[in-house]
Amino acid sequence: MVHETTRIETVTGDITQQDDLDAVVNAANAQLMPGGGVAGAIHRAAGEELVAACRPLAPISPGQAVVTPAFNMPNRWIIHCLGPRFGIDEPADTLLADCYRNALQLTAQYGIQSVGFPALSTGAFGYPFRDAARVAVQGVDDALETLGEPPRLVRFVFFSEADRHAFDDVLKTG
Ligand code: AR6
Repeated sequence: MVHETTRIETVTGDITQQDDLDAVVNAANAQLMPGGGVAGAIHRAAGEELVAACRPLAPISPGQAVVTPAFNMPNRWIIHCLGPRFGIDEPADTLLADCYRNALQLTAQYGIQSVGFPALSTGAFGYPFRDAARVAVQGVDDALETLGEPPRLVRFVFFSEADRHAFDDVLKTG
């Protein structure tokens, strides 16, 4: 999918190993602390300094996004998003779209040209994958429309080939 000025791509891989991106997005918890899944992997890769940088920014609420340096990770910035817990934080679709919109808003603010997203809320937070994919695609699309200086590249990073295929399908057919 190609936006007017932004390339949107999908890859299978690990969000902590996207060396060519200015920023990656963390599927954070409200306290911005290490956890399982993406948050655990990002904290392990970034190192102890990330905990210290996160502490004064927490807690965040569902839909919110905040930025820290990426420390030992290969990127410059980490954008931490708190996705909705499916069936608990409502309205889930609006809150999930807010994550993508607020994250992209921060890319414009920080001059971030390339950013990688994991599939927010689709792991521990239980959001059905296809529904989350539809919200992600629409949320990114809407946000890019409104940004004065959108990033050059938005990459969706999936752990499994199956997730990537499902997402590609949504990108094509909506
Ligand atoms: N790279 C790319 N994708 C990954 C990786 C990785 N290294 N690890 C997992 N995924 P999750 P959430 C996929 O649970 O649902 C944490 O414990 C995974 O397959 O990381 O937003 C936090 O502390 C899934 O599709 O995020 C929070 O409490 C997607 O990334 C809570 O989980 C998101 O899975 C956040 O839950």
